[in-house]
Formats: sequence, structure tokens, C-alpha cells
Amino acid sequence: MKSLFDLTGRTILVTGGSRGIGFAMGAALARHGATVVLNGRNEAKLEDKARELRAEGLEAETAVFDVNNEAAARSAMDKIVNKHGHLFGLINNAGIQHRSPILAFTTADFERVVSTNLTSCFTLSREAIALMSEHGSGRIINTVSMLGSQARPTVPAYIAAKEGLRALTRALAVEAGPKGILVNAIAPGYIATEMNNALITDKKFSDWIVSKTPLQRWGEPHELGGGAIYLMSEAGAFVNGHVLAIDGGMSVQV
Ligand code: GCO
Repeated sequence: MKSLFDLTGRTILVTGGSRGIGFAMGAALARHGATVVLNGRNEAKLEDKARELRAEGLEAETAVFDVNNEAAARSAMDKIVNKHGHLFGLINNAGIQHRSPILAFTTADFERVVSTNLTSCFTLSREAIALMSEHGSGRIINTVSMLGSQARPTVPAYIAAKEGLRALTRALAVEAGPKGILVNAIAPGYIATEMNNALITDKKFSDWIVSKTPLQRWGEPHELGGGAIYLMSEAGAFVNGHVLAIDGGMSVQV
């Protein structure tokens, strides 16, 4: 009896896949049978991480492109389809952060964050939906954030983009659903990743995060893997337009 969580035969592109949450999701998917294609901008780093998974006997490939480059992204997806016959899944995980008091936050910085964290998710999803529609099936997961409906100072672009990505998830879910494509989101809490190093090493801030999280700790990247497996598997075959919080309960604590 095939497990509900068996991803064998499913090829899944993970953007921002060379480290942190993206690599953790990719590794989890590969360990459940998927062929993962890790995306990033640094070819050497990507190859190292894909080699790490292949050393476990897993199916891992790389696709080097900047998610802001539509043509490069579409070309990478076409290559996946030409090699594997189907792009089953896309995880729009690539994201950047910029922290600054609002009065010093430039328009260029705001637009840069929104471009990577929101606009690129739209363009990659549109291209993926075009390819997935030919098969009548597919899955998209957007990495959003606990931040959005809740906020903290100095990260306005990130909050706006990630909340917009929640809304985009719902918009795509209703339009792609009739094509057999499910679109969902995962909302991490505060996870111990490179992007958050500055926060983790700031004892005052880190203590505050721990106090605001019912599990009283930072999350670990590997703790995002199960959610990705669920939403990419048969177990998630009727889940569409959902935002899965993986935040230790932080989003429900006052
Ligand atoms: C920050 C952090 C957050 C986390 C995460 C929280 O500066 O507050 O980078 O944005 O990364 O998004 O859910």
C-alpha cells in the first residue's frame, strides 16, 4: 500500500533552495521520494547541497537563476519538463529581508524586497501553471510568514510582500483549481536561519521571540519539511488556498 506521503515520481522545483528553509524543504521532499530541483543564484553552493542529497541516494538537481529573471525561470522550468516530462511542484521560497527604520527605508529597497518576495512568486507561478495545466495537475507552495497580519517595526517591505503573498496564494488557488493545480502557503514563525542570524545573536531580541512563542524557542529549518511533504503529497489532495502556520503557536499568542 503506497503511503499517502510518498512523493515518488513528483519533480519539484524549490527556489531559494541552497540553504535555510528552502534546502530543508527540498531535503524532506527528496527523502520522501521526490526529485527535487534546488534553485539559487550561486552555482557552486547549489551543487554542494545537491551533492549532499545525492550522497544519501536521493534525486537532487540544480537550476541556477535569479527569481527576478522571468526568462531564466521559464527556461529552467522548460528544461525540467523536457527532462522529467512534468513539473509537478513549485515552492516559491526565495526571499530577502531588509531591516531599517521607515524614515531611512528607501523606495529602491522597498521595491527590491517586493520584487523578490512577491512579484517573482507571481511570475514563476504563472509560468508553472501554464506547464502544469498541460498535465492537469500540480502543486504550488508559497513561503509566507507569520508576519503580515501581525507586524513589528523596521521590516515594512517584507511584511507587505509576505501578506500580499498570502492574498496571491488565495487568488491563484481559485484560478488554478479547475486546472487540477493546488496552491497553498506555509507561514513559518521565527526560524533559526542565516537570514535571521542578526536577530538570533541579539540576546534582547531573541529573548523577546522566545517569550512570544508558546514553545519558548526558535524553530529549526527541518521543522518546515513536514508541511511541505503534506502539501505536495496525496495527503494534501483536497487542500487548496490554505495557509499552514508552522510557528510554535506564536501567531495565536497575545
Ligand atoms: C524579522 C525576521 C522575520 C522572520 C519570519 C517571521 O526580521 O522579523 O526576518 O521576518 O524571518 O518572517 O515569521
